[in-house]
Amino acid sequence: MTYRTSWPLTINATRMYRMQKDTLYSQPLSAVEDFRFDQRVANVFPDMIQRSVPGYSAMIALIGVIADQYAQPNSNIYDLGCSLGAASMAIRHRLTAPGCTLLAVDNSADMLAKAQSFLGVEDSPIPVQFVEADIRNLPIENASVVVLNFTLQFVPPDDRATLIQRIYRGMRPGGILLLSEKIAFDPSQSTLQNDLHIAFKKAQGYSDLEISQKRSALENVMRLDSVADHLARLRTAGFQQTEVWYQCLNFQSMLAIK
Ligand code: GEK
Repeated sequence: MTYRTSWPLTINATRMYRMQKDTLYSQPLSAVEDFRFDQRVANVFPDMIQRSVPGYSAMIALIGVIADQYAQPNSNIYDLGCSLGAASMAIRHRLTAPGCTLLAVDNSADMLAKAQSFLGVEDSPIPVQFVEADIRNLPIENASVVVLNFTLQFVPPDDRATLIQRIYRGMRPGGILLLSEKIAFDPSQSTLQNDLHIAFKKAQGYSDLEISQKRSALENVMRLDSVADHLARLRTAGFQQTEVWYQCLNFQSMLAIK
């Protein structure tokens, strides 16, 4: 039996999430603490990510479509840094390969609890295992699809190559890694890209104060790589084919085929 939902998925998903508006940085803070994926963030996350990442909804829906193209029967599908499970949900709604198990992994108990409350109640034949773990220590095995949707940018830079290599080793030949990131551009492009992203956030209703306090909160925890560095790391790990399949302003998604 296949289980499908209408397009675009995240409109349905965010209705399910009973979306709460993100006002976390709307008032002046005496000190801006480093960003953490805690309960307060979990409560507003669907609104926060959709108003912060241009093209997020389309990207999530397409992850479901792409995953269905590459998922192999009786394999594992990993959503690493799943947050509230939007990518897992998109994949679950499109998947036709039989015998697959989805593993939704996050090291934030608050985020994972919410993911479980949404995905756990869906009527679907595709099982989801919720795993609270640091993805740097997670065994990856028998994987045909692995998703890192805006997660690698929160992994300490020195640990990224090892993580990508471990993912590669745990994948089946022909499997894919989908890697989405906010991208660092070289100086000739970065001002334009950053200005356009700020314009996007303002158009989504964020104030200058919210934008600047959020930027300070993320400064020490979200470190960006260039797309050239990402693609080189994927190639070094052994991936045969690497492509950028999506870009919206300074956010890109790559696919890497083993
Ligand atoms: C989405 N993929 O909606 N181990 C496990 N989880 C981690 C780690 C780690 N080492 N580091 C960060 N996380 C989602 C969006 S959000 C991106 C991903 C964003 C988790 C962290 O707890 C958070 O839930 C997620 O990665 C990053 O498609 O908010 O910009």
